[in-house]
Amino acid sequence: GWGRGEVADEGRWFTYDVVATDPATHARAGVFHTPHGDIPTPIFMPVGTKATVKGLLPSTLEQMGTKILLSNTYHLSMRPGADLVAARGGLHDFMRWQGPILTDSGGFQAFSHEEFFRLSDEGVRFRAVDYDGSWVSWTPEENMRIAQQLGADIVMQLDQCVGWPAPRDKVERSVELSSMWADRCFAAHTRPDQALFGIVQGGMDLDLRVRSLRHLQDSGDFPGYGIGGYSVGEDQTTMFESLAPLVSEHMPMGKPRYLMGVGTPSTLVHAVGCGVDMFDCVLPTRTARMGTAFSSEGRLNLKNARFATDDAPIDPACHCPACAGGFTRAYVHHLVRQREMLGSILLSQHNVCYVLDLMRRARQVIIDGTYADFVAAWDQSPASRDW
Ligand code: PRF
Ligand code: ZN
Repeated sequence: GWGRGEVADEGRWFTYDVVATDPATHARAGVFHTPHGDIPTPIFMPVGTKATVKGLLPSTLEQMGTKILLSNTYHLSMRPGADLVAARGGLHDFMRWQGPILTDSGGFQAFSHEEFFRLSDEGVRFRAVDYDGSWVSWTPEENMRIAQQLGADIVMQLDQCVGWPAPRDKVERSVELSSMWADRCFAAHTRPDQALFGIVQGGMDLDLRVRSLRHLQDSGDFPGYGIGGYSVGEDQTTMFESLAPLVSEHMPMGKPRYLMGVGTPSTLVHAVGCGVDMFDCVLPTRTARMGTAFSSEGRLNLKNARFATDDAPIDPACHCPACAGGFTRAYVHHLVRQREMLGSILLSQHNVCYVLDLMRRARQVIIDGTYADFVAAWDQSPASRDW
Protein backbone atom coordinates (compact mmCIF):
# COMPACT_ATOMS: atom_id res chain seq x y z
CA GLY A 1 0.00 0.00 0.00
CA TRP A 2 0.91 3.65 -0.29
CA GLY A 3 2.14 5.35 2.83
CA ARG A 4 1.00 8.83 3.68
CA GLY A 5 3.04 11.47 1.96
CA GLU A 6 4.65 9.01 -0.37
CA VAL A 7 5.04 10.33 -3.88
CA ALA A 8 4.28 7.87 -6.65
CA ASP A 9 4.72 7.97 -10.35
CA GLU A 10 1.32 7.00 -11.69
CA GLY A 11 2.90 6.07 -15.01
CA ARG A 12 4.79 3.29 -13.27
CA TRP A 13 1.54 1.59 -12.28
CA PHE A 14 -0.63 2.11 -15.31
CA THR A 15 1.01 1.50 -18.63
CA TYR A 16 -0.50 0.14 -21.80
CA ASP A 17 1.64 -2.02 -24.08
CA VAL A 18 0.46 -2.75 -27.61
CA VAL A 19 1.56 -6.34 -28.25
CA ALA A 20 0.33 -6.76 -31.83
CA THR A 21 -1.59 -4.84 -34.49
CA ASP A 22 -3.63 -6.60 -37.14
CA PRO A 23 -2.40 -5.77 -40.68
CA ALA A 24 -5.84 -5.52 -42.36
CA THR A 25 -8.04 -3.99 -39.61
CA HIS A 26 -7.50 -1.52 -36.79
CA ALA A 27 -7.61 -4.28 -34.17
CA ARG A 28 -4.77 -4.49 -31.67
CA ALA A 29 -3.80 -6.81 -28.84
CA GLY A 30 -2.31 -5.29 -25.72
CA VAL A 31 -1.72 -5.46 -21.99
CA PHE A 32 -2.87 -2.85 -19.47
CA HIS A 33 -0.87 -3.03 -16.24
CA THR A 34 -2.65 -2.34 -12.91
CA PRO A 35 -1.69 -2.80 -9.23
CA HIS A 36 -3.99 -5.86 -8.99
CA GLY A 37 -2.73 -7.53 -12.15
CA ASP A 38 -2.28 -7.31 -15.90
CA ILE A 39 -5.28 -7.03 -18.19
CA PRO A 40 -4.87 -8.55 -21.66
CA THR A 41 -6.85 -6.67 -24.33
CA PRO A 42 -9.25 -6.90 -26.04
CA ILE A 43 -11.14 -7.78 -22.87
CA PHE A 44 -14.72 -8.16 -21.66
CA MET A 45 -15.41 -6.98 -18.09
CA PRO A 46 -18.29 -8.78 -16.34
CA VAL A 47 -20.64 -6.34 -14.62
CA GLY A 48 -20.87 -6.40 -10.82
CA THR A 49 -22.87 -3.23 -10.28
CA LYS A 50 -23.59 -3.81 -6.60
CA ALA A 51 -20.25 -5.50 -5.82
CA THR A 52 -21.44 -8.86 -7.11
CA VAL A 53 -21.68 -10.33 -10.58
CA LYS A 54 -25.16 -11.68 -9.99
CA GLY A 55 -25.02 -15.40 -9.20
CA LEU A 56 -21.26 -15.85 -9.77
CA LEU A 57 -18.68 -16.48 -7.04
CA PRO A 58 -15.31 -14.72 -7.41
CA SER A 59 -13.68 -18.17 -7.60
CA THR A 60 -15.94 -19.08 -10.54
CA LEU A 61 -15.19 -15.79 -12.27
CA GLU A 62 -11.48 -16.41 -11.83
CA GLN A 63 -11.77 -20.00 -13.05
CA MET A 64 -13.53 -18.75 -16.21
CA GLY A 65 -10.66 -16.36 -16.92
CA THR A 66 -12.13 -13.05 -15.77
CA LYS A 67 -9.33 -10.47 -15.65
CA ILE A 68 -11.25 -7.40 -14.46
CA LEU A 69 -14.67 -6.67 -12.97
CA LEU A 70 -16.89 -3.62 -13.27
CA SER A 71 -18.74 -2.00 -10.40
CA ASN A 72 -20.56 1.27 -9.88
CA THR A 73 -19.79 4.27 -7.69
CA TYR A 74 -23.38 5.52 -7.67
CA HIS A 75 -24.95 2.21 -6.63
CA LEU A 76 -22.35 1.50 -3.93
CA SER A 77 -22.58 5.02 -2.56
CA MET A 78 -26.33 4.53 -2.08
CA ARG A 79 -26.09 1.02 -0.56
CA PRO A 80 -24.13 0.07 1.51
CA GLY A 81 -22.27 3.42 1.37
CA ALA A 82 -18.67 4.22 0.46
CA ASP A 83 -17.64 4.81 4.11
CA LEU A 84 -18.84 1.36 5.05
CA VAL A 85 -16.90 -0.25 2.19
CA ALA A 86 -13.77 1.82 2.92
CA ALA A 87 -13.88 0.78 6.59
CA ARG A 88 -13.74 -2.84 5.40
CA GLY A 89 -10.59 -2.32 3.40
CA GLY A 90 -12.18 -1.13 0.15
CA LEU A 91 -14.03 -2.91 -2.62
CA HIS A 92 -11.46 -5.67 -3.30
CA ASP A 93 -11.51 -6.94 0.30
CA PHE A 94 -15.25 -6.34 0.78
CA MET A 95 -16.28 -8.48 -2.21
CA ARG A 96 -13.34 -10.90 -1.97
CA TRP A 97 -12.00 -10.24 -5.47
CA GLN A 98 -8.28 -9.54 -5.63
CA GLY A 99 -8.08 -8.94 -9.39
CA PRO A 100 -8.45 -5.52 -11.05
CA ILE A 101 -11.75 -3.61 -10.64
CA LEU A 102 -13.14 -0.67 -12.62
CA THR A 103 -15.84 1.55 -11.14
CA ASP A 104 -18.09 3.60 -13.43
CA SER A 105 -18.94 7.03 -12.08
CA GLY A 106 -22.71 6.71 -12.17
CA GLY A 107 -22.99 9.57 -14.64
CA PHE A 108 -24.95 7.21 -16.85
CA GLN A 109 -27.42 6.30 -14.07
CA ALA A 110 -27.80 9.91 -12.92
CA PHE A 111 -28.91 10.96 -16.40
CA SER A 112 -30.95 7.93 -17.37
CA HIS A 113 -34.27 9.48 -16.31
CA GLU A 114 -34.74 12.78 -18.17
CA GLU A 115 -37.40 14.13 -15.83
CA PHE A 116 -35.35 13.39 -12.71
CA PHE A 117 -32.15 15.38 -12.99
CA ARG A 118 -31.23 19.06 -12.64
CA LEU A 119 -27.91 20.60 -13.51
CA SER A 120 -26.50 23.12 -11.09
CA ASP A 121 -23.41 25.31 -11.46
CA GLU A 122 -21.54 23.02 -9.12
CA GLY A 123 -22.72 19.63 -10.34
CA VAL A 124 -25.86 17.56 -10.76
CA ARG A 125 -28.89 16.76 -8.64
CA PHE A 126 -30.75 13.58 -9.53
CA ARG A 127 -33.34 11.26 -8.11
CA ALA A 128 -32.10 7.89 -6.87
CA VAL A 129 -34.93 6.08 -8.67
CA ASP A 130 -33.27 2.67 -8.15
CA TYR A 131 -33.43 3.22 -4.39
CA ASP A 132 -35.68 5.44 -2.28
CA GLY A 133 -36.26 8.14 -4.89
CA SER A 134 -34.48 10.76 -2.78
CA TRP A 135 -32.58 13.62 -4.43
CA VAL A 136 -28.83 13.09 -4.57
CA SER A 137 -26.42 15.98 -5.11
CA TRP A 138 -23.12 15.32 -6.78
CA THR A 139 -20.15 17.37 -7.76
CA PRO A 140 -17.23 15.89 -9.71
CA GLU A 141 -15.14 16.35 -6.55
CA GLU A 142 -17.63 14.40 -4.41
CA ASN A 143 -17.80 11.68 -7.07
CA MET A 144 -14.00 11.35 -7.03
CA ARG A 145 -13.93 11.28 -3.24
CA ILE A 146 -16.33 8.30 -3.28
CA ALA A 147 -14.44 6.54 -6.09
CA GLN A 148 -11.19 6.90 -4.16
CA GLN A 149 -12.81 5.51 -1.01
CA LEU A 150 -14.03 2.43 -2.90
CA GLY A 151 -10.50 1.95 -4.21
CA ALA A 152 -11.00 0.38 -7.66
CA ASP A 153 -7.95 0.18 -9.93
CA ILE A 154 -9.64 2.19 -12.67
CA VAL A 155 -12.24 4.91 -12.06
CA MET A 156 -14.29 6.81 -14.62
CA GLN A 157 -14.82 10.56 -14.66
CA LEU A 158 -18.31 11.98 -14.04
CA ASP A 159 -19.89 12.63 -17.45
CA GLN A 160 -23.23 13.29 -19.12
CA CYS A 161 -24.59 10.70 -21.52
CA VAL A 162 -27.46 11.81 -23.81
CA GLY A 163 -29.89 9.49 -25.56
CA TRP A 164 -30.51 9.13 -29.30
CA PRO A 165 -31.78 10.88 -31.26
CA ALA A 166 -30.91 14.22 -29.67
CA PRO A 167 -30.70 17.76 -31.10
CA ARG A 168 -27.12 18.82 -31.84
CA ASP A 169 -27.10 21.69 -29.35
CA LYS A 170 -28.06 19.29 -26.56
CA VAL A 171 -25.20 16.95 -27.48
CA GLU A 172 -22.87 19.95 -27.70
CA ARG A 173 -23.82 21.05 -24.18
CA SER A 174 -23.21 17.52 -22.86
CA VAL A 175 -19.70 17.61 -24.36
CA GLU A 176 -19.02 20.98 -22.71
CA LEU A 177 -20.28 19.76 -19.35
CA SER A 178 -18.39 16.45 -19.57
CA SER A 179 -15.21 18.35 -20.56
CA MET A 180 -15.51 20.69 -17.58
CA TRP A 181 -16.16 17.74 -15.27
CA ALA A 182 -13.15 15.90 -16.73
CA ASP A 183 -10.93 18.79 -15.62
CA ARG A 184 -12.46 18.86 -12.15
CA CYS A 185 -12.22 15.08 -11.73
CA PHE A 186 -8.60 15.20 -12.88
CA ALA A 187 -7.78 17.90 -10.34
CA ALA A 188 -9.64 16.12 -7.51
CA HIS A 189 -8.15 12.70 -8.18
CA THR A 190 -5.02 12.05 -6.08
CA ARG A 191 -4.67 8.27 -5.52
CA PRO A 192 -1.53 7.16 -7.36
CA ASP A 193 -2.57 3.49 -7.22
CA GLN A 194 -5.74 4.27 -9.17
CA ALA A 195 -6.12 5.25 -12.84
CA LEU A 196 -8.67 7.93 -13.80
CA PHE A 197 -10.08 7.51 -17.32
CA GLY A 198 -11.63 10.47 -19.17
CA ILE A 199 -14.82 9.82 -21.16
CA VAL A 200 -15.40 10.88 -24.77
CA GLN A 201 -19.00 12.01 -25.45
CA GLY A 202 -20.46 13.71 -28.54
CA GLY A 203 -23.39 11.56 -29.66
CA MET A 204 -23.22 10.40 -33.28
CA ASP A 205 -21.39 13.53 -34.51
CA LEU A 206 -17.76 12.80 -35.31
CA ASP A 207 -16.73 16.44 -34.99
CA LEU A 208 -18.20 16.66 -31.48
CA ARG A 209 -16.54 13.36 -30.58
CA VAL A 210 -13.18 14.69 -31.76
CA ARG A 211 -13.73 17.96 -29.86
CA SER A 212 -14.45 15.96 -26.71
CA LEU A 213 -11.35 13.81 -27.19
CA ARG A 214 -9.11 16.80 -27.92
CA HIS A 215 -10.21 18.46 -24.71
CA LEU A 216 -9.30 15.35 -22.71
CA GLN A 217 -5.89 15.17 -24.40
CA ASP A 218 -5.18 18.86 -23.77
CA SER A 219 -6.42 18.99 -20.19
CA GLY A 220 -4.51 16.15 -18.58
CA ASP A 221 -2.59 12.96 -19.13
CA PHE A 222 -5.39 10.42 -18.70
CA PRO A 223 -4.02 6.85 -18.68
CA GLY A 224 -7.02 5.65 -20.74
CA TYR A 225 -10.24 6.77 -22.38
CA GLY A 226 -13.83 5.70 -22.04
CA ILE A 227 -16.12 6.09 -25.02
CA GLY A 228 -19.58 6.84 -23.64
CA GLY A 229 -22.86 7.78 -25.26
CA TYR A 230 -23.22 4.79 -27.59
CA SER A 231 -25.81 2.01 -27.43
CA VAL A 232 -28.38 4.60 -26.39
CA GLY A 233 -31.05 3.62 -28.93
CA GLU A 234 -29.22 4.09 -32.25
CA ASP A 235 -28.86 1.35 -34.89
CA GLN A 236 -25.52 -0.37 -35.56
CA THR A 237 -24.83 1.51 -38.80
CA THR A 238 -25.32 4.87 -37.11
CA MET A 239 -23.08 3.87 -34.23
CA PHE A 240 -20.18 2.66 -36.38
CA GLU A 241 -20.34 5.70 -38.71
CA SER A 242 -18.79 7.86 -36.00
CA LEU A 243 -17.24 5.20 -33.73
CA ALA A 244 -15.00 3.69 -36.43
CA PRO A 245 -13.24 6.93 -37.49
CA LEU A 246 -13.13 8.23 -33.91
CA VAL A 247 -11.20 5.22 -32.68
CA SER A 248 -9.08 4.35 -35.71
CA GLU A 249 -8.14 7.87 -36.86
CA HIS A 250 -8.25 10.08 -33.79
CA MET A 251 -7.57 8.17 -30.58
CA PRO A 252 -3.93 7.82 -29.51
CA MET A 253 -2.31 4.43 -30.05
CA GLY A 254 -0.71 4.15 -26.59
CA LYS A 255 -3.83 4.40 -24.39
CA PRO A 256 -6.57 1.81 -23.83
CA ARG A 257 -10.02 2.54 -25.30
CA TYR A 258 -13.07 1.40 -23.37
CA LEU A 259 -16.46 1.31 -25.13
CA MET A 260 -18.91 1.70 -22.27
CA GLY A 261 -22.00 -0.50 -21.88
CA VAL A 262 -21.62 -2.23 -25.27
CA GLY A 263 -22.89 -4.72 -26.44
CA THR A 264 -23.85 -7.94 -28.24
CA PRO A 265 -21.09 -10.42 -29.21
CA SER A 266 -21.35 -9.20 -32.84
CA THR A 267 -20.93 -5.56 -31.81
CA LEU A 268 -17.84 -6.53 -29.81
CA VAL A 269 -16.32 -8.36 -32.77
CA HIS A 270 -16.78 -5.32 -35.03
CA ALA A 271 -15.70 -2.76 -32.43
CA VAL A 272 -12.48 -4.71 -31.84
CA GLY A 273 -11.87 -4.33 -35.57
CA CYS A 274 -12.07 -0.55 -35.12
CA GLY A 275 -9.46 -0.68 -32.36
CA VAL A 276 -11.57 -0.83 -29.18
CA ASP A 277 -9.84 -2.62 -26.27
CA MET A 278 -12.31 -2.89 -23.38
CA PHE A 279 -16.02 -3.64 -23.04
CA ASP A 280 -18.66 -4.13 -20.38
CA CYS A 281 -22.29 -5.05 -20.77
CA VAL A 282 -25.09 -6.45 -18.62
CA LEU A 283 -26.39 -8.46 -21.58
CA PRO A 284 -24.65 -11.79 -20.79
CA THR A 285 -25.85 -11.86 -17.18
CA ARG A 286 -29.23 -10.13 -17.67
CA THR A 287 -30.29 -12.34 -20.59
CA ALA A 288 -29.06 -15.39 -18.66
CA ARG A 289 -31.57 -14.57 -15.91
CA MET A 290 -34.28 -14.45 -18.58
CA GLY A 291 -33.33 -17.93 -19.83
CA THR A 292 -31.26 -16.91 -22.87
CA ALA A 293 -27.88 -18.34 -23.88
CA PHE A 294 -25.35 -17.04 -26.39
CA SER A 295 -23.99 -19.93 -28.40
CA SER A 296 -22.08 -20.95 -31.51
CA GLU A 297 -25.57 -21.65 -32.91
CA GLY A 298 -26.83 -18.13 -32.18
CA ARG A 299 -29.06 -17.02 -29.34
CA LEU A 300 -31.01 -19.79 -27.64
CA ASN A 301 -34.10 -19.30 -25.48
CA LEU A 302 -33.87 -22.24 -23.09
CA LYS A 303 -37.52 -21.72 -22.09
CA ASN A 304 -38.50 -22.96 -25.55
CA ALA A 305 -40.31 -26.33 -25.55
CA ARG A 306 -37.88 -27.71 -28.14
CA PHE A 307 -35.20 -27.96 -25.40
CA ALA A 308 -37.33 -30.06 -23.01
CA THR A 309 -35.74 -33.33 -24.18
CA ASP A 310 -32.46 -31.97 -25.63
CA ASP A 311 -29.56 -33.83 -24.00
CA ALA A 312 -26.80 -31.65 -25.51
CA PRO A 313 -24.90 -29.16 -23.35
CA ILE A 314 -25.94 -25.49 -23.64
CA ASP A 315 -23.26 -25.06 -26.33
CA PRO A 316 -21.25 -28.09 -27.52
CA ALA A 317 -18.37 -25.72 -28.40
CA CYS A 318 -18.14 -24.33 -24.83
CA HIS A 319 -15.89 -25.28 -21.92
CA CYS A 320 -17.59 -23.25 -19.18
CA PRO A 321 -18.36 -24.89 -15.80
CA ALA A 322 -22.00 -25.40 -16.86
CA CYS A 323 -21.23 -27.02 -20.23
CA ALA A 324 -18.18 -28.95 -19.02
CA GLY A 325 -20.15 -30.02 -15.93
CA GLY A 326 -22.47 -32.12 -18.07
CA PHE A 327 -25.65 -30.09 -17.44
CA THR A 328 -27.99 -30.60 -20.39
CA ARG A 329 -30.31 -28.22 -22.20
CA ALA A 330 -33.19 -30.39 -20.96
CA TYR A 331 -32.10 -29.80 -17.36
CA VAL A 332 -31.52 -26.06 -17.80
CA HIS A 333 -34.90 -25.83 -19.57
CA HIS A 334 -36.52 -27.46 -16.53
CA LEU A 335 -34.70 -25.12 -14.10
CA VAL A 336 -35.61 -22.00 -16.08
CA ARG A 337 -39.28 -23.05 -16.41
CA GLN A 338 -39.44 -23.65 -12.66
CA ARG A 339 -37.64 -20.35 -11.96
CA GLU A 340 -34.98 -22.26 -10.01
CA MET A 341 -31.99 -20.04 -9.20
CA LEU A 342 -29.53 -22.64 -10.49
CA GLY A 343 -30.92 -22.05 -13.98
CA SER A 344 -29.85 -18.40 -13.80
CA ILE A 345 -26.50 -19.36 -12.29
CA LEU A 346 -25.64 -21.94 -14.97
CA LEU A 347 -26.69 -19.63 -17.81
CA SER A 348 -24.76 -16.71 -16.25
CA GLN A 349 -21.66 -18.88 -16.05
CA HIS A 350 -22.13 -19.91 -19.64
CA ASN A 351 -22.83 -16.45 -21.09
CA VAL A 352 -20.00 -14.70 -19.24
CA CYS A 353 -17.60 -17.46 -20.23
CA TYR A 354 -18.81 -17.21 -23.84
CA VAL A 355 -18.01 -13.50 -24.13
CA LEU A 356 -14.69 -13.83 -22.25
CA ASP A 357 -13.78 -16.63 -24.63
CA LEU A 358 -14.80 -14.60 -27.68
CA MET A 359 -12.37 -11.84 -26.67
CA ARG A 360 -9.62 -14.39 -25.92
CA ARG A 361 -10.08 -15.85 -29.41
CA ALA A 362 -10.09 -12.36 -30.94
CA ARG A 363 -6.84 -11.52 -29.17
CA GLN A 364 -5.12 -14.66 -30.48
CA VAL A 365 -6.33 -13.99 -34.03
CA ILE A 366 -5.00 -10.40 -33.83
CA ILE A 367 -1.63 -11.76 -32.75
CA ASP A 368 -1.79 -14.20 -35.70
CA GLY A 369 -2.58 -11.25 -37.99
CA THR A 370 -5.80 -12.70 -39.38
CA TYR A 371 -8.52 -10.64 -37.70
CA ALA A 372 -10.24 -9.70 -41.00
CA ASP A 373 -10.78 -13.39 -41.79
CA PHE A 374 -12.10 -13.95 -38.28
CA VAL A 375 -14.70 -11.17 -38.73
CA ALA A 376 -15.73 -12.47 -42.15
CA ALA A 377 -16.17 -16.00 -40.77
CA TRP A 378 -18.05 -14.63 -37.76
CA ASP A 379 -20.51 -12.71 -39.94
CA GLN A 380 -21.24 -15.90 -41.91
CA SER A 381 -21.67 -18.07 -38.81
CA PRO A 382 -24.92 -18.71 -36.92
CA ALA A 383 -23.18 -17.32 -33.80
CA SER A 384 -23.56 -13.80 -35.23
CA ARG A 385 -27.35 -14.14 -34.99
CA ASP A 386 -27.13 -12.98 -31.41
CA TRP A 387 -29.98 -10.51 -31.06
N1 PRF B 1 -21.15 7.14 -19.46
C1 PRF B 1 -20.85 6.44 -18.31
N2 PRF B 1 -21.18 5.15 -18.18
C2 PRF B 1 -21.81 4.53 -19.18
C3 PRF B 1 -22.13 5.19 -20.38
C4 PRF B 1 -21.78 6.58 -20.54
O1 PRF B 1 -22.03 7.22 -21.55
C5 PRF B 1 -22.78 4.25 -21.19
C6 PRF B 1 -23.34 4.46 -22.55
N3 PRF B 1 -23.50 3.29 -23.29
C7 PRF B 1 -22.82 3.05 -20.47
N4 PRF B 1 -22.23 3.24 -19.26
N5 PRF B 1 -20.24 7.06 -17.32
ZN1 ZN C 1 -21.03 -23.06 -21.59
